[in-house]
Amino acid sequence: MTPGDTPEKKKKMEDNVLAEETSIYVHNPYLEKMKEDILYHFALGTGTHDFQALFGDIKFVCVGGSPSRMKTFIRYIAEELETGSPNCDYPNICAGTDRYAMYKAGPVLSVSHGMGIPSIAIMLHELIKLLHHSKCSDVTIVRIGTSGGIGLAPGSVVITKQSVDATFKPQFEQVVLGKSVFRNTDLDDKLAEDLLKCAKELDEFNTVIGNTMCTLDFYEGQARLDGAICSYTEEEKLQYLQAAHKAGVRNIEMESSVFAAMCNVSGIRGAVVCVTLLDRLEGDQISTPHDVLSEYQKRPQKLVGHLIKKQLKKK
Ligand code: R2B
Ligand code: URA
Repeated sequence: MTPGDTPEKKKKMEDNVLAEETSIYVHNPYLEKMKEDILYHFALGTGTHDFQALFGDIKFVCVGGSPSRMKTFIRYIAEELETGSPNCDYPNICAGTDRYAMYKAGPVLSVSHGMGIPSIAIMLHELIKLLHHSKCSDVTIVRIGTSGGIGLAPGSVVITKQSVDATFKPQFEQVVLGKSVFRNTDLDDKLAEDLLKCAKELDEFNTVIGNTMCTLDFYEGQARLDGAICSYTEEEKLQYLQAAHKAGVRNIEMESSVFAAMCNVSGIRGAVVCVTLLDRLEGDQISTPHDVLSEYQKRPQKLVGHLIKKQLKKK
């Protein structure tokens, strides 16, 4: 800025700086040099799709394991935000592939990520590039999902403070060029507190902030006794889960660590909100009736829906 600049010019320049600061950062100098970027697992590309026109208005992205749950979520959020006419259909934007499904309603994008760290990591690489190419700014990403609780009544919702590994350390190990790189897995404190406030306003189900253990497996990796392989006793299992509880772990799932790490590296505000389907101190099998489970699965959606509605009203 120079001394002769008009107040309008100064404001515009400040706005540009702000947009730069809040835009999506890609930690890869090679991307700028590419003439075209093909997001293979989304069946979308910068040479074939106008990303800015399609996605430029996105402010919230919700990601979750199953394609059908993410379609249910987009219908729910569209109704809450009144973005479309009743009975409006929400086509799968990634219809050219069956790897992931993607739906959009107004400023909200809903994307499935499958199960486990490798599956969500591939999706997040392409999602972060999509948001970058679309010149999106001020974006919040929330993973909504299911988990096993520790010492909580089934149906409780856990908002993750830190994602920890199977040794309870708050880190994600990525092997790069054959060497281990450890990345931070803290989630955004302010966003977690805002979500807890929303839960209090809704007052419909027990919600806590706690640590989430992210594992590489559902069975042995989560100390279950009901997998095809079990190399420990019931007593050892319970000792391990009690130790996890002592370390602040309130639930166990399979994607939060790489989600947190990638949000941190890319400077994106992120949260993980998972419902607990059972208390792992009481058992391993998920035997709750289907209708009860499907009501539980709506809880993270309701909570995040409430947050999005509130935050959009402020803008
Ligand atoms: C929660 O549930 C799935 C396993 O059933 C996994 O994707 C996770 O994180
Ligand atoms: N998802 C998990 O990863 N673990 C559970 O126990 C339940 C759902």
